[in-house]
Amino acid sequence: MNKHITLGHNVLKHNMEYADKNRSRFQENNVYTLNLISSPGSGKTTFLEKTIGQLKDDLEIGVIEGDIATTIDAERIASMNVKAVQINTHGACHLDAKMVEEVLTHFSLEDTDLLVVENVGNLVCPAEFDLGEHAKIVILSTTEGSEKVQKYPNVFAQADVIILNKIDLLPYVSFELSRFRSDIQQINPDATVFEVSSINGLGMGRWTKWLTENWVEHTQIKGFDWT
Ligand SMILES: Nc1nc2c(ncn2[C@@H]2O[C@H](COP(=O)(O)OP(=O)(O)OP(=O)(O)O)[C@@H](O)[C@H]2O)c(=O)[nH]1
Ligand SMILES: [Mg+2]
Repeated sequence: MNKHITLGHNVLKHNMEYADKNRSRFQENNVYTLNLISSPGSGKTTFLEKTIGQLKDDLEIGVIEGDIATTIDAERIASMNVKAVQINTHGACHLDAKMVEEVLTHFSLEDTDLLVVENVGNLVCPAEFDLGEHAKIVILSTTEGSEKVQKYPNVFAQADVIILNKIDLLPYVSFELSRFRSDIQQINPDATVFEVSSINGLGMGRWTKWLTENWVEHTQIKGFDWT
């Protein structure tokens, strides 16, 4: 038992060293970075495709796809003419900062404005591993059930942004919107919440406005000259 705790502590300490290293590289190169987390099938890639569709004329976007197996998601993103690199974890339930560091060589960071990391589909493990990102975006979809915020509080408590996806399906599923809203309010009142459909685009405008504003704020902090 004691050994297990020591190992866990060392793994997270090692991860934090790489996360800090990544963070420095993102800051040096003015790259705003998101860590996209949800359970399998909540719509991370679809949400990302919709986001890219709305922003790719204005921002140079790069994507890191994390999956246990296959290059399916990276191929989906690459088909939009966006640089996408797939990491296969071969069983691991999350990405860690070292995995991300290893693929950064595939990107021209000085030319990248926004880097999105789609984590392995899982609501538990990714919450523990900082990748060096600026914001954690956690997605829940209406087909998963409104009790999930209470059942997986850790990941929702750490989110900077919480997305409720698949709101087009609300008439057909027994998702309790009021419960979702009040649970979020209790667990993470500081989170910014967007209710969207990545299929029909409902609510996506508010999200991309938030993202653009945060990107601007980030680059202004770094002294970006807008004139
Ligand atoms: N109706 C509806 N379906 C959606 C929406 N977003 C995604 N989907 C569907 O949900 C399924 C899973 O979507 P993905 O984007 O592949 O989900 P994911 O979270 O990336 O999945 P993994 O990468 O395997 O974890 C697909 O069939 C999508 O078409 C939405 O807003 N509404
Ligand atoms: Mg995906």
